[in-house]
Amino acid sequence: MKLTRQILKASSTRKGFIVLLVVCFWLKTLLAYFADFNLGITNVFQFFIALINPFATTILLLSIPLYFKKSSNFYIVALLIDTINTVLLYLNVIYFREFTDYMTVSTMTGYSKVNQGLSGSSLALTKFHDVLYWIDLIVIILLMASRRIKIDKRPLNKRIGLAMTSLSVLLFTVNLSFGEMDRPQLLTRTFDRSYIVKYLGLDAFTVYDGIKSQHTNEMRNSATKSQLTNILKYTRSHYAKPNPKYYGIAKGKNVIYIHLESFQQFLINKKINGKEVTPFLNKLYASKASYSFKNFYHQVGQGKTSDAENMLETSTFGLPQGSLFAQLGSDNTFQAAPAILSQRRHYTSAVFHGNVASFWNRNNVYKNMGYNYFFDASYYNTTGDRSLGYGLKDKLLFHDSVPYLENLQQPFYVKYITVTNHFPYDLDQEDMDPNFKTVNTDDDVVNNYFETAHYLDSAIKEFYQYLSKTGLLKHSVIVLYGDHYGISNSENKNLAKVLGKNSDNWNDFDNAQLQRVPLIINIPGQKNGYISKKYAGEIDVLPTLMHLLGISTKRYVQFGTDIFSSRHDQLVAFRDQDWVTPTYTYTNHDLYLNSTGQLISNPNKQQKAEIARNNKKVDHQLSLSDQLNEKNLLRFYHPKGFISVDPRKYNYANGLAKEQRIEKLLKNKSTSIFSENGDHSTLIDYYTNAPELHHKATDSNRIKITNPDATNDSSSSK
Ligand code: GP9
Ligand code: MN
Repeated sequence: MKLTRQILKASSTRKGFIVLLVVCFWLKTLLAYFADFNLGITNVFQFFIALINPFATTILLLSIPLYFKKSSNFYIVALLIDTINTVLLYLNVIYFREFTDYMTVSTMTGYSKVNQGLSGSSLALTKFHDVLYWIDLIVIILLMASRRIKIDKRPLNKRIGLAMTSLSVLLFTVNLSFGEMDRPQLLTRTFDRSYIVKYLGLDAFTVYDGIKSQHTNEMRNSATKSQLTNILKYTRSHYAKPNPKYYGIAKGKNVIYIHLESFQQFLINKKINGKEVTPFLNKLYASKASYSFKNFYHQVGQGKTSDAENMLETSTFGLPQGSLFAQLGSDNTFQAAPAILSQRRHYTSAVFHGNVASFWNRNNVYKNMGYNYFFDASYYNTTGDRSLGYGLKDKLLFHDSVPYLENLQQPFYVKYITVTNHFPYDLDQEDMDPNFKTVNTDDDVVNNYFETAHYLDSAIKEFYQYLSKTGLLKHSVIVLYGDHYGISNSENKNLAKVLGKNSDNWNDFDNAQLQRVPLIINIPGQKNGYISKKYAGEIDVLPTLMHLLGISTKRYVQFGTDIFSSRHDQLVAFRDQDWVTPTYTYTNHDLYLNSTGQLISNPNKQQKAEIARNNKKVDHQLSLSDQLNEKNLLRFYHPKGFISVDPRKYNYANGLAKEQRIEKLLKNKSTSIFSENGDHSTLIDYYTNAPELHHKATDSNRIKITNPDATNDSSSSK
């Protein structure tokens, strides 16, 4: 009672009133964080940041009324700001319940077509505890009306307002640096919207997103159809016609992409302590049924995995800063592989990935690309030791995806995005191969990298055994690629010795060499496969694949060229404008000769001309791609027969049920593996030694199976 009286007394001054509002709003935000949102907090530091992050913006907003002299103005403004902020918070709570995501400014303004805002069902999304989001405001207003909280008529000195505003700025700076400590490049890379909320709070997220989308909208609104002309001129003249020897050799086959997380070329054929790190991939790499590339480079920027995905799906580059998926992907017009293959050859498309759907904004981007299904973390049991930092372990991803794969109509275009071989390359002891001993350098990252790569290799071997047993193998083309480096330039010196190099004279040329990643195009049944020395990059995969499938690419805007074509462009552009050709590597403004690794400190006239020519070409290629995506110019482009993708038609909830409905509808015309197998699952054909599947039944945490067809709403953040 005494405390209540004290609070009421304190709240009867202007300062106390503001403190009351701040504390109440802080509590409500925490309620949202812990009862409604899923922030994906993984350590105590993140928990601490989440606890304090509502303060900065709340104090900033509630310092505004302090500048008003007249008491009616002060109280009206304070309550109004508090109400608006509560509305924003509450709308996000409701929105999160439906979409497992936060409201972007373009969703609020109705600009985004991907998330159409709240449907009529929003009432059904309310919960009993929602009262708590409003109760403070109601009680405060009632207390004011009954004069238990008295109106303070005395205006405050402006300095108090100023002090509070400054305090909020200081708090925000501290908060931001805490966020950056836990997640470097938090704002520049924008991995996941939920990270900004987790680290900086909802208000900061809304402002940040608002500024970004304002910038994007300005750029896009000023864009005109004619700006496409230059781009078309480039892609048409750059186009490399297919090589008839390869055109259509994989016609009608299923496409299975295996995204090898952080997998670098040097792992191929690497032996450690007498044992191959990736014995299975080595075989695949050298197989007569594979076209493998030893001079294939990743070309990603800050968008890492998402940039690789974007290049492979669209043959356009990622952005110079940040991730295209995260920044533009929600509203971008794509003419991507899933849509093209569906429209031209009736492919069904799906992605299997054991991380949450919101990571890299995939849940929105995939809709714009025309992916029919997205099986994200919510479709898998990711509890206990089944997952690590970035989600479900690879062996389990391949195994647990069988029900989703076998019910897909063929031909299909699918992508498995692995995660276990991801920095910091943690692996549980139980998943380690006792017969494989990794290197013993001073750098744990380097040591662990070989361990997780070894694990990934074994996961792929198991998957291949399944493909072979079910007969899927001979009906598929399997494309395996490393998305980007795993060991960063700063750690390459620690790697040098393992690679038989001297770390003392390690230089930029060596770093550039390590940007090679494997590309293996495995077409079971082919007998003339080989390891190609051609220089190529991720931008080239789509036209190459399409030609193998016998689908012409001439009509599309693609920045890469078919690697098999005699006109393939072997100038490989890195996202930072460095480049490599079969003869030279140009990095950090220095030219090196590939054959010797020598720095050419005084380039001759010819070499100077080569540098200038390639710089210009690279700049041209990258900047045209950036214009295309930043201004969303593909919305003006209508290649023959291409029907624009309407993201509203895609919904990734209840994927399995949808697949089964289609099977029923098609009856004996259904081409899924399940139907072809006499309506029996092929899961028994899957052998895995994943220990997580063989735990004793008493271990309740580990055998808990989540509803395999749960909606995206239940996804859990990592
Ligand atoms: C996360 C995974 C990792 O879902 O794809 O992305 P990365 O950190 O490599 O860009
Ligand atoms: Mn990656």
